[in-house]
Amino acid sequence: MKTFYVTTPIYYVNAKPHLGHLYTTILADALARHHRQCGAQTFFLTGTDEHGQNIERTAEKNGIPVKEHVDGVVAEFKDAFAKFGLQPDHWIRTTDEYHERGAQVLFQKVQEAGFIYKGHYEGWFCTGCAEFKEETEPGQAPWCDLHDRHAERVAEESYFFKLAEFQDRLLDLYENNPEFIQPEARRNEIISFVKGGLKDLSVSRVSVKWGIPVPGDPQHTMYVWFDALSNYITALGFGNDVRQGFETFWPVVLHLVGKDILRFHTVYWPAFLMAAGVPVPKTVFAHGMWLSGGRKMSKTLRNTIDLGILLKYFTREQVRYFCLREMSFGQDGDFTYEALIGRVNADLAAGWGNLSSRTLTMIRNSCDGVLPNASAEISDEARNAVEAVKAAFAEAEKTYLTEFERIATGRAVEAVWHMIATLDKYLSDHAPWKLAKDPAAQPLLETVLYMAAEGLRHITVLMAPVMPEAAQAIWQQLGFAGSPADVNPETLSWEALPSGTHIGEIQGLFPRLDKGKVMTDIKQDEAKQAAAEAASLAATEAAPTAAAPAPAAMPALTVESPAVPVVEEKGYITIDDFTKVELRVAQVLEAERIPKADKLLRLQVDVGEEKPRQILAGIAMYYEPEKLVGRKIVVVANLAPRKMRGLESQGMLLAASIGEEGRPVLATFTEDVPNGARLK
Ligand code: ME8
Repeated sequence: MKTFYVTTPIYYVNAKPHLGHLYTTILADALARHHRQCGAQTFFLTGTDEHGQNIERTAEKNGIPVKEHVDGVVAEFKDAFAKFGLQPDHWIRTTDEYHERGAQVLFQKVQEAGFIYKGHYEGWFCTGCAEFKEETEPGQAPWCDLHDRHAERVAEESYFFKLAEFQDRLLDLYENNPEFIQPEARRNEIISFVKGGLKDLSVSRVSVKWGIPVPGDPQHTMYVWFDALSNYITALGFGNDVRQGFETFWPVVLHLVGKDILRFHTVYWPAFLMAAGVPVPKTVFAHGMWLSGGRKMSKTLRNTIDLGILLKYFTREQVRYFCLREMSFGQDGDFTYEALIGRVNADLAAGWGNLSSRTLTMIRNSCDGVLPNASAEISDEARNAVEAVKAAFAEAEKTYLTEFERIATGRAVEAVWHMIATLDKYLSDHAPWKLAKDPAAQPLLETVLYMAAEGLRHITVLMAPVMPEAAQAIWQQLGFAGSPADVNPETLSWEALPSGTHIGEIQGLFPRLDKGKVMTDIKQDEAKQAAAEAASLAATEAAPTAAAPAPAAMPALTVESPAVPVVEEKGYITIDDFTKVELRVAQVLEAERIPKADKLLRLQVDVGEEKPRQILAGIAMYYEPEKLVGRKIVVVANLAPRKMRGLESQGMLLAASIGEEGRPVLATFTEDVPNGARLK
């Protein structure tokens, strides 16, 4: 029997799930359903990555024990995925005992094979990526674009994995197994990365307590990526006897990952496995990233699409359809609600929905609701038209299967929409509503409606992995027993419909959405949510005891967190005091670093005056200058000018001061505001 093992990344539990996590899991769910429908023994694995410094710190910041924190977020992930109807066969947690044991066995095997040694690590680490970063400028903390922050200095005893020894074996793997890294463009990137040379990898930390102890040396915890990657085999019982399936499913696996974590999966992971003498996975497929406002959607950048809002305005299957249809093979895609509404209205309401309700209504009205069969008594011309539809379907079905196999679900679904268009045209050409008025045209009418019903059956079978609930509902409306998911799309053929079958109750499945209204409501919800998040962020991230340390130059006016008792300390001010401060909307026109001043950025801002103003701001450690250009911010416009580093600063920015380090977060607007508008 064929097998199909598909995995998603296991997700970090330092924030709630968002559309990005949902997307990979929807993709895995659809692929698993497709392969199951094609008769394969299928295993779909997802789960959560629960160890590491970032998670330890998030729990600390929230003031709760780490296990309690991770249990809470895991419940949120499981709940969100269940609400979207996703059905993994197993949910692995890296805090599960069997996983911890299995990961230790893998570590031990690598160690026994002589590929791990003890040394001292000194360098940079981004906790967001859980990745060691190379220094770009001597002595300077490297900047992480993905997490919008600098890496941190680490200097400690560490176990190292001899990654450098695997360069040739990895290159051979890529060379001999072109399907190992997909798509092709990503494969080339990894090949050139590995050709550039590999360094040994630090695989343990003594300063991180929340992790799996290194076997035989519990002072050290395992590097979180070693722990996390091993989930793909511990879930199948590797190194433990709690789980099963290793012999059945490994190594013929498809690892679905975002391109952000491809290197871990195609360099570290096969190297760890080779070192331990375990076969390497068959394929790692990197999909593109959902962007929002032009940047990768991520919890760090706070530009994610909220799953609650999605479910409030859309059905889970509409979201699923959009994700599977819209994300082009391996490319990034911009997520907008407008595009989602567009697909719902054009493809679902006017496309599949219209075809099915049209077909079913005609069968109800012209055939007493009984599915007709094709008649032999039709003209050659009519017969040719039937053959043309069948040929177009055969072609599209072939494309569908090929594209699903390539994980190009958008193309596969597109092929189904060719079938819908073909059938729509066939119906318009033959106008069965007119044929129904002519008793002599009865054989042709039955043929046309048979073609519509049987064509709709094909479409419904192919849509079963993409929109399982809608497919099931249309199946029942057609009067069929069982499920379209039980029909193998590889052996679909034009069949006589079971005679005497009565169609079910006709129900519209795909209502049109009112774009204007839905967009207005969503914008309102988003604004409310942003305000609530900002308030809770200020409450949780504020330093509860000490105020933020003053940066060397203090050009940013920071809003103290509510946890600092400003009122008691300083007393009330009058409205007159407040109006003395002239706060205005400004737009950043230019931004650049100032040589030899690590902390300062020089900005040119438009405050709605004749000329732009120059403002020096102590935010260079936290904001990349080019990313500020175009942004609307708030400035204190009537502050006396002052000179810093020989340059005049003609105002001050407004920013919240977050955490003990006093990280500035610029005040901004979610709605459009003119430059120079006064804040009162
Ligand atoms: O990286 N667009 O976890 P993570 C599309 N724990 N997919 C996205 C996305 C976006 N904007 N944002 C996230 C980790 N994803 C590690 C993985 S695996 C052994 C350990 C999806 O919570 C995508 O699949 O940061 C991406 O690779 C993954 O979530 C990262 O999830």
